[in-house]
Amino acid sequence: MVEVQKRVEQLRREIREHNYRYYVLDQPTISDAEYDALMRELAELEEQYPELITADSPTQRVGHEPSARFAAVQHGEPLLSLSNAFSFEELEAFQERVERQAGQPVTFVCELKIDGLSVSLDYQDGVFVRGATRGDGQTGEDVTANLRTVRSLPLRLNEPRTINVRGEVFINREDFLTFNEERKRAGESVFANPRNAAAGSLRQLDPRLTAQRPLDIFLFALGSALHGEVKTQGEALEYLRCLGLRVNPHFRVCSTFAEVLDFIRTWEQKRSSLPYEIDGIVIKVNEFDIQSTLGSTARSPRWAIAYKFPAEQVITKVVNIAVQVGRTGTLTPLAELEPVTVAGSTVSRATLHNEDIVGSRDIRIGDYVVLQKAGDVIPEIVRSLPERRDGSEVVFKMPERCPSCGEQVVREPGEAATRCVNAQCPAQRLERLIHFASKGAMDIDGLGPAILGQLLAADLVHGPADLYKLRKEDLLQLERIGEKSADNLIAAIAASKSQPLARVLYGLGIRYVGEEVAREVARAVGSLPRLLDLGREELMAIPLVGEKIAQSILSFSVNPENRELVQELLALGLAQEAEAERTQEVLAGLTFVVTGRLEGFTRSAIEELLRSLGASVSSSVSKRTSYLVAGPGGGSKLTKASELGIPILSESELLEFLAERGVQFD
Ligand code: 3BD
Repeated sequence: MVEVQKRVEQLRREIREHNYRYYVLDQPTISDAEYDALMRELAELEEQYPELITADSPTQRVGHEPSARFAAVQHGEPLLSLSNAFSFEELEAFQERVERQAGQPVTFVCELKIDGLSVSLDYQDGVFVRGATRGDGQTGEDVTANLRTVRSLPLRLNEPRTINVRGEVFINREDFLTFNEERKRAGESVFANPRNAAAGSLRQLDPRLTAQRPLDIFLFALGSALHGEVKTQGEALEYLRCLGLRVNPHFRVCSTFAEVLDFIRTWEQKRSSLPYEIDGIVIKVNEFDIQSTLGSTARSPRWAIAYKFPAEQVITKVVNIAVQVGRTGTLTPLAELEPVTVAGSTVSRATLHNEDIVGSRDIRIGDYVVLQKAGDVIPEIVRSLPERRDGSEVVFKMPERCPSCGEQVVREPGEAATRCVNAQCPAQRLERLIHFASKGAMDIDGLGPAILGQLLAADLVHGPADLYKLRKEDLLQLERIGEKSADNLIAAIAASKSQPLARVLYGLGIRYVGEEVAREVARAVGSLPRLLDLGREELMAIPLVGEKIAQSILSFSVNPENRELVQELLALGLAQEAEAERTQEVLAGLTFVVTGRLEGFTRSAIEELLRSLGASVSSSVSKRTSYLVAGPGGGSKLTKASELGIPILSESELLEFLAERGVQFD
């Protein structure tokens, strides 16, 4: 037995050593097969002698059952934010302020700012005992079980220290691409960028799933407990490395500010050669005693600043500028581009918003242009490159006639938008039908742009009411519609008749009447015909409805065609019942956001349920969100919510939450 114990301990030591060489140093000294053999031997011994298993054994990286929700963790010392600088002037102001307040010369440490998500790790007597997300800086979430699966995170330090360290969990660009490819092949949703993938992976409820994600970590801060022995940030980084923790090798201690600026310029150039994404450089005062002299504001230390790199920009060519006609007749110029990759995805189109923007940025067909992603999401053309013109470029002119119906377009003085005001315009008709059938409106399954386009072209449908008169024979005339899909479509259209008034109202596509306004209006009017009788004052008495919206509703309801449409829809049996009076307002005052895939409900069904209980439902997470309801695959909203410290409920927890408040389900 003593022999076995010795062997087990030796195996663990060897495996830890190899983990360190492989994951931290990137210099393995044995083959994968040899490593596997060591792991297997250890696992077999542990299986035979379970009393020898310890929590920090390398076999125990995935050992926990999925937790229902992450427990809240109160951070010992709050995790501060970083103030940002976007220019060298702001950096110089930072340096001057620091040196003035310190009253002595200061050295700085520059670190790459890894674009991942922050975590805090606790080691007790050298053993990894707890890991938490940053949360709101005060309270994070206990993701210990998930962090244990991160191969480059040692479960045991080289010294039996009790310390807190902080770092950034991330995914390599290449691992991210492979991982996303696999997801795509498996028919799963893909992540927009490595950061979201890392955040989603770390917040998996089942650590066995996290274990399959290529997560990695760099540590950048040592809790203040050791500041007696370690005197500077430079030493702290060295010390973290000595403990066996992974530290990004590209940091520099700078004795002059010129070196700081030089470091920034160098890495701004070299950033694309790194295997992971960085979004800037963090500059920290090196000396811990000067750090404490400078102190912190409520949010961030005065001794550190993040220099944020400008958004990644690429050059591509405008092949054409097309004009799209929207639901309300607005003409939008759309640049068709030679496809390029920028900030992690391929872009082949970018909206140019309106005529004035095309003009002021002087963007011509055939131009080379600078493209970036605004907020790293929406592709945006920043400017053209006139020096690369060869004379063949064509200046864009907004057409005088609608590209769809050929009618004269108008541009009101003082407005940026050019509009087609022909209500019969086929493009507008199509867009209106697409909107009517869409998820947030009547939610008619299977009735998308392609089929609606065919129905219009075949003269089978002109407006929303015609959808309800379609027969199976009509649908069978269309391309690629068989018996079965025809039946399904007819059934889906019929089923949509029972959608609540708010959805019908939203589906009508009245300008400025979005989902939320439609719900307020529905609640106020109670029935569709009554909407047509309301005057300006009555409309403006409805919550959320101001001058502009009231005007828009009025111009809708004075139009004879629209009045006829409303009557027709009523006759067809739509929007019959007034909204049921609210009996339960148990969620009044709370705001929910729903994300990810749910099991027992569709997302919109959950949202409707929450609203019927008096809650507001929003599509984006903000400070005002009370709860995030999250199913699997709820990437960026989960991150945002955990960053803001907003409580997160799984589907089953939501049901429990409602049950506790007396909500009954049939
Ligand atoms: C990095 C704070 C201090 C310890 C506060 C100086 C804000 C994200 O590589 N140092 C780094 C990195 C991040 C850091 C600090 N050093 N804070 C650092 C950091 N090398 N990314 N951050 N953070 C981490 C944050 N995260 C989410 C929401 C708000 N703030």
